[in-house]
Amino acid sequence: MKKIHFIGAALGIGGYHHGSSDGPFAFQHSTTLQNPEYYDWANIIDERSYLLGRANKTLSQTERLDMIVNVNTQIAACVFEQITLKHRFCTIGGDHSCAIGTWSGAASAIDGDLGLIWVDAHMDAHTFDTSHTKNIHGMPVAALLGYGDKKLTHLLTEKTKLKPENLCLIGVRSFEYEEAELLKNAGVTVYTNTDIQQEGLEVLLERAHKQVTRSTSHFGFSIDLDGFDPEFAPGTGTPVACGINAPEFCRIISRWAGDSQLIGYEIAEYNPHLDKDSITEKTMTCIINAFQKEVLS
Ligand SMILES: [Mn+2]
Repeated sequence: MKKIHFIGAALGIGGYHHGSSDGPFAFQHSTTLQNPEYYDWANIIDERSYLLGRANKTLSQTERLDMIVNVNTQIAACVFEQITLKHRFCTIGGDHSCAIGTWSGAASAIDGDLGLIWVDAHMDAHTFDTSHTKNIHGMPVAALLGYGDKKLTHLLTEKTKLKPENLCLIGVRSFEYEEAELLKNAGVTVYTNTDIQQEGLEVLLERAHKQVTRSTSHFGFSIDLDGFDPEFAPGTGTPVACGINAPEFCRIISRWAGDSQLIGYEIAEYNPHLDKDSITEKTMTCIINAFQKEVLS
């Protein structure tokens, strides 16, 4: 079992609370992560190096988009490099627009198709045409499926990064009609919190895993912290009640720790300014330890 290589995605301008750009820096200094010999920080890519001293609120929609594309191109290149080195990566965000970089990099680095389990309270399946807020952290699922602005869908390569049958969303409980329509028409599997209550988290995660590994060469997890109940992850910009139980989630995912098809994962929307008693930090560490189970046991 290998070390985990962190990639920091210091992004906030894709979301509402810009404080999430401090997420990777705060987590880098977290005292919850033990056994430092099993962790390494490949890089932290910071949106502030593209702001050129300008305040977030003075940016136009086009400038904001261009900055997010620039940061995500760096994230994608970093993920690509880690995969080439045969390292397992973990992107730490930052607002969830970082997923466009993470999974564009991963999809471009592998020979076969990519599978993805997307843990989130939201669908993240807007485009500029449907989004009310125009916030890009609500668009990564659409972009990876090939919908929306070409600057987002064509990151690194023009090829579509993810086939709808290789994607499964879980924990969804807050969304808009247009997003649900896009995912339904594309044929993406979505498990809501009601599905979890009825069938159980373990059954659905097993089913999701089966689906995303059926015809793919590799798979990963994109974990938005708001997928969890706010009890386990208060430090996030858009919390929604009735979410996933984090300790149960960690217990289940640890079974894939040694799976060579698991190429990497991502934990997004960590906003240290909103955390309470390091609860969110501890949940992040719980996820990382679950995927490092064989190293730590
Ligand atoms: Mn999200």
